[in-house]
Amino acid sequence: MSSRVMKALGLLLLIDCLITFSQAKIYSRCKLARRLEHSGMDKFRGYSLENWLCVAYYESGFDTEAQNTLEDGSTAYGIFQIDSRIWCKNDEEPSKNRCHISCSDLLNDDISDDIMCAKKIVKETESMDYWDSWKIHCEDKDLSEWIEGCNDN
Ligand SMILES: [Ca+2]
Repeated sequence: MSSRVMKALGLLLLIDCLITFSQAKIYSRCKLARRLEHSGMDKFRGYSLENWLCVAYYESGFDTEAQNTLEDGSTAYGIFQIDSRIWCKNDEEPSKNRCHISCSDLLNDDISDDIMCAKKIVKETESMDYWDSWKIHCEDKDLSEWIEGCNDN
């Protein structure tokens, strides 16, 4: 094997490792709270930060890699479980792709696109009703515990 090929292989291996390490991330509650707050989620369209933490927890367990098949056959992706029928595009089915993103981009540890799309969903549907788990677990509930202790550090 020539040294050039070896170098190329080494580089590929390194890239592969970097990709592996940068993909998965399960947020801690307060870390996600800070991230969402910095992105202007608190009071976005009238929904407090606590609502966003609550919905992210019940949708994905704060896991950026969460991926689940829905009843209608579409797939939900990432920390906010955004679906491939309307909001993002995968290779398996036609999508309205209203967030103009590839669904797979919603599975890595950079959640800026997840946040952008979640904001768009709330803005366009004028509610957090999109998320069934929000209606069940978060709407009209006392949500203060979701940010408890997060201002200390
Ligand atoms: Ca992403």
